[in-house]
Amino acid sequence: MKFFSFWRSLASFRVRIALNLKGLPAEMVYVDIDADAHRADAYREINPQMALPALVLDDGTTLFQSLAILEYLEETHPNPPLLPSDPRGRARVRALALMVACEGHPLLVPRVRRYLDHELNLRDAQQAAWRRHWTIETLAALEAHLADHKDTGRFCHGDAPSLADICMVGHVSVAVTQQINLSPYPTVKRIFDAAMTLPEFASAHPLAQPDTPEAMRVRG
Ligand SMILES: N[C@@H](CCC(=O)N[C@@H](CS)C(=O)NCC(=O)O)C(=O)O
Repeated sequence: MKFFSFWRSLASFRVRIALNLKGLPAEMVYVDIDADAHRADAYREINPQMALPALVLDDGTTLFQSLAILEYLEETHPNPPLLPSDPRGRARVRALALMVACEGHPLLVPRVRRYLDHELNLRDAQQAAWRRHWTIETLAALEAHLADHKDTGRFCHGDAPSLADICMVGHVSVAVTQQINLSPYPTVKRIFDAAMTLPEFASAHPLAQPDTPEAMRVRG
């Protein structure tokens, strides 16, 4: 398998975690979004949407959209499971994952930021306020769903990591980058801290990648 990744990409972060948890090796291909490499022909042929990540299987099939890739990995490599065994549990985990992947994250991606900057001419402070607003909105919604819920355990659903944790850690890492105070979201913070003690999560972190700029790289 070939995995097309970018260090800072939260959607890539999700798939890196799942590959680690399931022990699946992939040849990494780094696509530099900051250099617009995702819009160049070479990557556009892989994913015409020009978004990271993409996973190219050994038979040449290209998978795109991180949640679709995660579900594919779950179906083809069920252990360890990243979804609960019961339908209600699966619905809850998927819903928590979608709160990040389909609601919070899309408002923060480079093409949206570029539009705010180039087309709407928003100043840096306004763009930062946009990012902060939507990051906090998602944090608050996650906390409201997780705190005091009977199914919340060491992780978002029970005591083993699931797709919900995989999506949530990326959102929290963005909040950390924005220096957002996490104390109003104690359950989210506790679960983030628990997840990041796992090597499968820590080694997938944006700041721990081979393509992370040297000045920002954290080594485990
Ligand atoms: N919903 C997509 C998001 C894909 C996406 O927007 N990826 C970002 C990086 S996290 C990207 O490649 N952005 C390029 C751009 O916005 O121009 C997924 O989960 O895979």
